[in-house]
Amino acid sequence: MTSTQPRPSGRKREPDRNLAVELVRATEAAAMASGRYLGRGDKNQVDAAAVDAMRPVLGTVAMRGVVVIGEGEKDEAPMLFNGEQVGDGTGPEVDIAVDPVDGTTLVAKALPDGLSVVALAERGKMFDPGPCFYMRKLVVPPAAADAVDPEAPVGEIIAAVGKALGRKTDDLTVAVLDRPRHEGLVASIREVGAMIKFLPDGDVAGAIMAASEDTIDAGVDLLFGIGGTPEGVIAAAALRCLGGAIFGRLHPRNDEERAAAIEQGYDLSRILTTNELCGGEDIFFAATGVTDGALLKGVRYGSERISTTSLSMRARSGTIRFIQTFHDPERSTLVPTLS
Ligand code: VTB
Repeated sequence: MTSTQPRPSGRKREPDRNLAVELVRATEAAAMASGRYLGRGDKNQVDAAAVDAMRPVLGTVAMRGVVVIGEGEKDEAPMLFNGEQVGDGTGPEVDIAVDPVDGTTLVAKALPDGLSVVALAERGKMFDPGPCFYMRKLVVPPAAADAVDPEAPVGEIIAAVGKALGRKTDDLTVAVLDRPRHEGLVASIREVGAMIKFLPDGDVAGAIMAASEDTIDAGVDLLFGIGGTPEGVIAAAALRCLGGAIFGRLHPRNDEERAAAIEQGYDLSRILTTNELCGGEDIFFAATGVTDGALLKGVRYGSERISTTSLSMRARSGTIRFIQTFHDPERSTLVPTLS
């Protein structure tokens, strides 16, 4: 008996380029630059440092990218704004989602799971959030992806996930952003006996944790709640690589936003699936830890080297890599010079 699986016939198996490995350099650079502002209390400094460091590295990646999820409209964001063209101008045409730091406040306050994140998909395959700031989200692990009805009451969904995982409801942990708007949700989760991991910010990390039972094992089994729509799209890209599912429903903040969304053709009653949020097969995802967390270790500034820990994933091959890198501040162009 050999442990090597026979190669399935007729399937293309030539090695090709994995852009997720190159993208890690961009998230590493952003993490090393923004991590310098750990605990300084200024989230804008954290964000600016990350954007400044990430932008030039993305410019070296062999892609013709358009930023779909970025730092906002051009008028406010000088770099990585929505619609900006990024990449070296060769290679595939792609949509790019950047979150130079998901959880800038986490870094400013030295709280866990601040991440630098980039995701790529084929051109036109990422959902455009338009004016929709918030989305109601449910994220479940691979074993439960086909077992839940996203429209069912919270307690039933938790029970269905438990059944799919072969675990008792009392033994499950649900990630929820710690916000007053989640008071009712929290009560429903407690009613069925499940535990809650409150996230101060950063529901991209929460979604990855929820979807990665057998790989990352961060002690989270599902995620519920209202968070950013852009973060929902980025989470969908990660889930296309990891397995698991996100179900999202747009959640306007007020009547004005509701009217604008309807006017632009968004259906606010529809449940958006993982594939609708991030479609196609060529999806690449990279994240680097800025602060220490359950998902990734944060940046360490040593005497000789700066070390980073990253996650690099690709949907087509299903490969998940953890990459620990030691950067020489004297020689590496990814390390920003201290001003
Ligand atoms: C979410 C979450 C982000 O902000 O978008 C949240 O995904 C927005 O919710 O990681 P609030 O307006 O309640 O803060 C973050 O936590 C940080 O950008």
